[in-house]
This record gives sequence, C-alpha cells and structure tokens, in this order.
Amino acid sequence: MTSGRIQMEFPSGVAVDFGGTKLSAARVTAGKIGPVMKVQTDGGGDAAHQMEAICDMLDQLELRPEERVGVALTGRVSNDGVWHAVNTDTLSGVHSVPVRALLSARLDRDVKVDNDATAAAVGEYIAGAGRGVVSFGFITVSTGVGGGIILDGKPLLSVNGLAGHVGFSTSRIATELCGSGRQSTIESIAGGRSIAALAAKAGYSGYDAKAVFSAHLDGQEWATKLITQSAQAIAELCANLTTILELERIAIAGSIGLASGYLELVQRALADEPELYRPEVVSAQLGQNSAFVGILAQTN
Ligand code: ADP
Ligand code: BMX
Repeated sequence: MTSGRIQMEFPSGVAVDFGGTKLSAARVTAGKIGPVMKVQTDGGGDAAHQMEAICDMLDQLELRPEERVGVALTGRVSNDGVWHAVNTDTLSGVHSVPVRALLSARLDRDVKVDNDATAAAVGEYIAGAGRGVVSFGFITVSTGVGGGIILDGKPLLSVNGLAGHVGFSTSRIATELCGSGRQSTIESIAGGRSIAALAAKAGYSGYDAKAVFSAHLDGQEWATKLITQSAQAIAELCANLTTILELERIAIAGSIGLASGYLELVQRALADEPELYRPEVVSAQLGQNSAFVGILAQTN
C-alpha cells in the first residue's frame, strides 16, 4: 500500500527521532534543522517510560500552538498509530502502544507518527539523496537495519506497518537467530546490536559496534571481519531490493552506514553481483537528520 505523493516542500514543525540507541529531537523551520537534543534510549523501559521520554523532549522544545509535531519511531507503526517493537531485543517493553492517540491527546493536536526509516526515506527523498529519482530506497545501518521505500514518489506503507522492514529479510551469510524471531536475517549480521553480539561471541565482550568499528579502522582483523560481513549483507540486501523493485537509487544511513569506509565496503561487495542487480548506492545526505524532515512532510 502506498500513501499519497510526497509534497516536495521543506516542512516546519517539531520532530522526534526515537532510535534503538538514541532519542533525539529538533525544531525544523522550512527544512532547516535547529539545535538537536539527544539522550540515550533505554531499550528496557516499558511503554509509560518511553512515552515520558518522548514527552520530556517535546516539553523542552516548548511547542507553539498549532505547530506540527512528528514522531519517528524504531519499530512497527500500524496505520492507526499503534507502536510495536518487532525486534524485542531492541525494545523489550513496547507492545501495542497507541502512540498517536496518546501524543495527540496530550499535545492537543494531530501528531504524525511513523517508522523511523520510512520517515527518513521521505526526508532524503525531499531534501537529500532521493532528489531526482521517483523510486528510491533508504537503508539505515544503526542499532538494527531499517528500511524505507519510495515508489513513484509515494512512501510504501502497510496496514500493520511491516512494509519496509528490510532488515528482517534473510541473508545467505547470516547464521544467528534475530530478535525479530526470524533466523539468519540481514539485521542479525549487519546491525549494531548484532555486531556487538558477534564480537562477544568471538571473545571480544564489552565492545559496542562503535568500538568494533574503531578496532576495524585500527586494522584489527577480527573487527574488520565483522564490519566487512555487515557490509556484505547490506550489499546482498541492495541486490535483493533491486531484483524485487528495481529501485533507481539506494541511500545508506545510520551511524554504522555513514561511518568511514563503510559505503565503499558495501560497493565492493556489490561489485560481485551481476550488473543487472547492482543499483546506484550512495550515502544519505542529511546525516542523522533525515527522519526529522520526513516525519513532518505532507502527502497530497
Ligand atoms: P539509532 O539506532 O538510535 O538510530 P545510530 O544510527 O547512532 O542510532 O546507530 C547506533 C549504532 O551505531 C550502535 O550500535 C552504535 O554502537 C553504533 N555507532 C555509533 N556511532 C558510531 C560510529 N561513529 N561508528 C560506527 N558505529 C557507530
Ligand atoms: C529494526 C526495527 C525497525 C527499525 C530498524 C532501525 C524494532 C524495534 N526496530 O529493524 O522498525 O526501523 O530496526 O531502527 O523492531 P534503529 O533503532 O536502528 O534506528
């Protein structure tokens, strides 16, 4: 299911991006991002805790009357605005949270809610790497591996909010059970939580993905193996998406996706695929801000 065509205008309002590692918020004025507030996500918190964390951020931004508010969330967001974790290792206390209704009542306005990667795909389509194409893919390599798809200028949505969850498709090189419940997913080998878990399994406990990436950049072979296989799985995902949707361009984002040399590792792995299955793969241009723009955008 796709919604209406994305309005190609730079939106304004207050946006929240709730990711598996960090919760951030900013005021957006005609597409220009103001100072970004960030706090660490508490993935073990229950629904009330997560709602309070979101509202604390919004309170600090001192909302103006009538100001648009958008909240992008890691997890599945159904078309009636109910929030569910799919990977319950990332968010263990979020099950069927009526987040749109709760926030709309609390803020006395219709708050827009959506999946974080879908929102980021819209933001990149309006103001970033998606400009100039009408079929566009967005992959965030972050705590997990998220995705957003734009087809003929419209975001791919679904009744239960699962569409676009490309990280839960499977990889030929993955071996682990994913927190989504599926075996050998892209996320289970490429996402940040998984890189840390695989490092621990290899005897390097206490390393988060950021530390693994630093060890990779320092030339430690064990770390390079983990980062390289993450990139290989993302390349496989790009080829799979091309086979299914033949996207004109795919943008890679997320702290891992945008880390030094990661895109080149993806492109190198993609070079092993026949040309027919090799899309244009680029870095997201809005950095960590894509979802801020996308969650405030409107469709006609
Ligand atoms: P979120 O998933 O909350 O959107 P990020 O996009 O920052 O947040 O992704 C978080 C993941 O990225 C974590 O696994 C973290 O260890 C890792 N990470 C954070 N900064 C870096 C970095 N500079 N290089 C590589 N990995 C990073
Ligand atoms: C997971 C899934 C997606 C999300 C993606 C990236 C959960 C909690 N999240 O695949 O909904 O878009 O991670 O999210 O099931 P992030 O936390 O890495 O930003």
